[in-house]
Amino acid sequence: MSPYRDNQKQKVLVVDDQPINLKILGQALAGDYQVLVASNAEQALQIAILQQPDLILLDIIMQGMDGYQTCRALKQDSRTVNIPVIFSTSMDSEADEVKGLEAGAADYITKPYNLALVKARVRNQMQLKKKTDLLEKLVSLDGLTEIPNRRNFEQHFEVEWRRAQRSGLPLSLCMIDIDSFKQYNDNYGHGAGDICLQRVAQTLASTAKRSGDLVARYGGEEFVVLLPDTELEEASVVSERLRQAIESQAIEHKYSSCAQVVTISAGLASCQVQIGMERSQLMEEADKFLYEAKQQGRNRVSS
Ligand code: GH3
Ligand code: MG
Ligand code: MG
Ligand code: MG
Repeated sequence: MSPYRDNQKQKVLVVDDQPINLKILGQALAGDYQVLVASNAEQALQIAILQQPDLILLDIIMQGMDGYQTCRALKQDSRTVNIPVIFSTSMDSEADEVKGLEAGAADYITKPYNLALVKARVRNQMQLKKKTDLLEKLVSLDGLTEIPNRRNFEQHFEVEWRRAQRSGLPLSLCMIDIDSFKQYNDNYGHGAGDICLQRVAQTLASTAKRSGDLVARYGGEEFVVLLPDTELEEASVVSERLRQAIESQAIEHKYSSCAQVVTISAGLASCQVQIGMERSQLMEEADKFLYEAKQQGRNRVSS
């Protein structure tokens, strides 16, 4: 399914330590949204991470962690930072409202509930969330192939680089370039070239699908595959599997300099990140090996 379309019901997480409140809000919202419930902060944080709701209705006065603390915890975790929070509380002084908004809440509703108002405020936040999600996709996915774009890759690479530095685990990077793609465009047309790029991207993405692996379109007919916690030997196996996966798509390319079908060349580099190393070094090394793969006749992985 295209990531640009989404017909699923949005999810709302209702957090309250009083079962009656969960029931009232749950019933009011169940028609329009998928409703998840939690009766304390710990449960709420867990569900938020695992279920990725589109909105959280959060009680303020609760046993244990209160709503303000819960909201701050949500805003400090990269996995939940973008989930909007509406405080739901019987505290209705303006000072409380300010405190709630300062804790990172998007809006505020008070008890006893005016359900029409609750629904309207929830709807507003849900509509905004849909737009934010769409924008997020548009800036991070490549428009043609719908796989992560270069910007997304750079962000990921930065995060994984720092993680590898902390953990001491190896990090591998595979740079891929379609062979004789100019010839493909020249002979089959630019439209066919675009379709070919889409097929190559989808094949790469569905072949390197271990969690943590990232396949991105780097630009033109070049792709990058980032393999965290992966040493050279293992990364070679993955890269070779990618090369074979493209070859076995058997996309006709009579004008290729190395085969009768569309193929890729790949350059692979691995490292254990040391203090003072720049991530551009890993890119440069992968790029050097890609050049070598081309020199040696294409349709191969060099490392
Ligand atoms: P090599 O085997 O050495 O990589 O040769 P090549 O022909 O693939 O390399 P070159 O860099 O000369 O050509 C890349 C081609 O990729 C040229 C460019 O028109 C084409 N290309 C880049 N982006 C797109 C795109 O979005 N759509 C299409 N159809 N073609 C593209
Ligand atoms: Mg309460
Ligand atoms: Mg190229
Ligand atoms: Mg090329």
